Amino acid sequence: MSGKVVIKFGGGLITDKENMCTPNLDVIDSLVDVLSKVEKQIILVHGAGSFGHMKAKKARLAEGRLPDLNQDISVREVREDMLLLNKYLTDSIQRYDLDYSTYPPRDWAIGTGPDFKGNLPLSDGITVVFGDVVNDYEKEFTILSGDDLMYRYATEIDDVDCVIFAMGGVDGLLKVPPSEATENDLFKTWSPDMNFEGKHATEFDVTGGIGLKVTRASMIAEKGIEVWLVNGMYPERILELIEGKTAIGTKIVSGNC
Ligand code: IP8
Repeated sequence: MSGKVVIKFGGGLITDKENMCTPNLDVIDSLVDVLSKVEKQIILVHGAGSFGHMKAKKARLAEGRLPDLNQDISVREVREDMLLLNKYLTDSIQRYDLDYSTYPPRDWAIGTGPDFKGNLPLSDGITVVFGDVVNDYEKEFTILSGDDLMYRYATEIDDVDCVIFAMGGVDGLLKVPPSEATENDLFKTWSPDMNFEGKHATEFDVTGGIGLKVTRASMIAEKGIEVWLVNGMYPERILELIEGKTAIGTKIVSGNC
């Protein structure tokens, strides 16, 4: 088995973002079906979607401990909800009889952003990690996004030859708002000196939405690693990319290219 794939299943892809703690089970199965066909070592990161962002936003967990706010119940609930979402994924992985280990970041990561502390766990089977409520030296706790995990895995482990952010509802980065976009409005390649029209979803997303994804993807591309943003509702596109072909989606290239 040569080469490693680092892939994120975005929260907006694997959950129904409008309804609290609702998984998209058919989508999860279709994505795991793709993983079952991959002959490379896989690092799977998943986002939180409606299992994390709504409660985390209400209790302002990304800001850490705040006076006059009882956040303990929310810290506990979001952690439990994330384990539940993780279980929907790993149940599917088990149904496909794939080897895997899950490493909840609360157990090994401290802090947030690309420089969070902690040694990245790695398994011989599929390594599964996810955006989580983690401890923080200054703020007591905070939210670590799966996008930061993507950056660290993609750039710190050896032999990564493909990095994919699989999203829900969009084919990649668009030149116009998603509701107005035709297929001609998709950037086939994008570098940080170009603008894009991203629905940031601040009303929902506590970690930075598409903006954070694109920032971390650019940082990975800067190290010379191939990075793609694709629509995970078409899982065959993921397989095409892993097999070294091109697919409908946006390839992020470094600003230096
Ligand atoms: O969806 C956020 O992770 P992301 C994690 O990957 C929580 O940004 C708990 C909101």
